[in-house]
Amino acid sequence: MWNLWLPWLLLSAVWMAAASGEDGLRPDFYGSACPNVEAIVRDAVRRKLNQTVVTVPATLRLFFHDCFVQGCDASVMIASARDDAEKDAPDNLSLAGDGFDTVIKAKQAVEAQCPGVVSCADILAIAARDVVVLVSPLFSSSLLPILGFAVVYTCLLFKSGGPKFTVELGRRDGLVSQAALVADHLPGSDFNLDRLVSLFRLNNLTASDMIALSGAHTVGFSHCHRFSSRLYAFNSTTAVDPSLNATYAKALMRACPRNVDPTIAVNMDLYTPVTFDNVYYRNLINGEGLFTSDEVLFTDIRSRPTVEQFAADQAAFFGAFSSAMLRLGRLGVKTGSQGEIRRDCTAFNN
Ligand code: HEM
Ligand SMILES: *[C@@H]1O[C@H](CO)[C@@H](O)[C@H](O)[C@H]1NC(C)=O
Ligand SMILES: *[C@@H]1O[C@H](CO)[C@@H](O)[C@H](O)[C@H]1NC(C)=O
Ligand SMILES: *[C@@H]1O[C@H](CO)[C@@H](O)[C@H](O)[C@H]1NC(C)=O
Ligand SMILES: *[C@@H]1O[C@H](CO)[C@@H](O)[C@H](O)[C@H]1NC(C)=O
Ligand SMILES: CC(=O)N[C@H]1CO[C@H](CO)[C@@H](O)[C@@H]1O
Repeated sequence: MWNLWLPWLLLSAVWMAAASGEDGLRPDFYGSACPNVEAIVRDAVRRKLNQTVVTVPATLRLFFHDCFVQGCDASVMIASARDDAEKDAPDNLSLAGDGFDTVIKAKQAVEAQCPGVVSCADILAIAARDVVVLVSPLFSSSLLPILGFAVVYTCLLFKSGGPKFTVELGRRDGLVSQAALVADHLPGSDFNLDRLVSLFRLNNLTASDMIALSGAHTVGFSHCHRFSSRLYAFNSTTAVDPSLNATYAKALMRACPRNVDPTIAVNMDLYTPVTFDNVYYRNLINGEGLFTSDEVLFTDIRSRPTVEQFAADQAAFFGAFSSAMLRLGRLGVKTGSQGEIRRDCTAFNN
């Protein structure tokens, strides 16, 4: 694998070197104030990952939700006594607690060595990169396979994680976190291509960035209600979404019967749910994308060529994912004297 995506790494490194400085972010921002910050965060992430593999999807999704609402400023981390902060919005209620816990633990480790200098927003950005790099089926066994499909363990065991990429730093933590600001800023699982493309474009991300970032659904879970209309209520004459693979639809109905316990969740990548790979795109080609917003990337002929490319070429996916994460990480950032460096990621300093 490494030899395959090495050229992409080099390419994106060159591109990043040329691009950094924009927004005031740069990879060596803490070079003198906290030179070991990346190693400290990586160790904390590794320890958390050793406790639960849910750390991976939870942290990655937390970063996405943070950046799309008010920018990458850790506003999603704020806990409000009145339950009206960003994380209390309906869209955020399904954010798994392990993502929050990862950032809190990493922040504690960083504060012990470099008090008061590293923002929670940067720690979340580093942790979101690290979970992609560190994810390994070795951390998982009990989770496979949720839907009862056979998985070739021996093959998985020797596979490493996802792409390694450089993270730009220098973000400051935001001073605003409101549940009311979340609505309309996050995509819905029922979105069609036009809605996906226009929401990502508002966030300075291209259609191909959007397709690459959707590949994050190669890990993690979804609750049944996010896709149950595809199984039971597609339209007034047809119950099952015709773009769903029939075998997959039956398996999903077994896992998610009508009126299922709302806490039940299924793997989003049927075959390799704890490996960061391009199987997500192969699933789309087979009609095995879980959400309307996933499957539409294949059924819409405008995005299909990119799906086919990523399905055939994991290096291409890794390269596109890395550069899209870089651009995601630049959204609405506060730098210089804006915002603050939070002491406790879940509370404003004052
Ligand atoms: C393209 C539009 C997207 C839509 C419509 C979407 C929607 C969703 C939904 C509905 C869930 C399931 C939540 C639940 O029921 O628990 C989910 C999970 C997830 N999403 Fe997305 N998402 C999108 C893009 C992204 C992006 C850009 C990322 C990160 C780069 C991402 C990362 C994840 C991860 C890792 C999970 C699993 C969470 C877990 O297991 O805790 N998603 N997404
Ligand atoms: C997690 O840590 C424990 C104790 O240090 C160790 O025995 C175990 O092998 C680790 N598990 C993984 C999956 O790394
Ligand atoms: C429901 O969807 C099916 C399959 O796409 C289609 O043939 C049918 O015309 C749709 N019915 C209505 C009422 O839209
Ligand atoms: C449905 O999924 C099975 C198993 O992956 C696959 O062999 C088959 O080709 C898929 N059917 C369609 C229509 O894509
Ligand atoms: C998108 O880019 C424009 C131009 O650089 C910038 O003004 C705007 O703030 C960016 N949007 C976000 C959400 O970062
Ligand atoms: C209803 C619900 O799931 N609430 C959760 C919202 O997110 C926080 C932080 O992870 C959880 O503690 C809540 O249980």
